[in-house]
Amino acid sequence: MQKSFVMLKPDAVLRRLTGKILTRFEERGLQILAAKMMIIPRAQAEEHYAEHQEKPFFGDLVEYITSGPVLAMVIEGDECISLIRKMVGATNPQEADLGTIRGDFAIQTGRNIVHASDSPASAEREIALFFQDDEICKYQLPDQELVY
Ligand code: RTP
Ligand code: MG
Repeated sequence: MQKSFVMLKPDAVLRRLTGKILTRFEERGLQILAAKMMIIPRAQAEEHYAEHQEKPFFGDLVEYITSGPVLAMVIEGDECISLIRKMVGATNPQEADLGTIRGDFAIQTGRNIVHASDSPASAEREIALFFQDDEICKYQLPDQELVY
């Protein structure tokens, strides 16, 4: 089992798309272990996107991600890091396939409504940046053996 850090960005929350997006993860068979609505402090946003610090879009990216509430989550499932990236779609929604979250709900790279960890190392780092261990709920779903 893998854990991924997934975050519904401010545009997803403000456009009232959180329920629809969560449904996709749940219907796929993934399990939500933690979820919290928060406005990310600037320093935390800068740390989250530290790999992009030198990019020309870094300032706009931090402005965007701190501009309103996000729904930060830990999601678990077999090989779920790459699976969720597939469900999310390409960074530029214009290039994202239909059927992906960005391909169905977004138009611009700068408003691409969802973040998902891109590797096991990123997932571990991002989960630790947003959640304490005791905020991550471990439980077995009764339908687990129907999914696996
Ligand atoms: P994310 O980290 O948010 O899940 O997105 P990603 O992996 O698909 O894309 P990444 O390369 O990590 O970029 C992080 C976020 O920065 C914004 N961005 N803007 N203007 C641009 O060229 C540009 N490129 C990236 C996007 O909001 C992207 O999600
Ligand atoms: Mg990324």
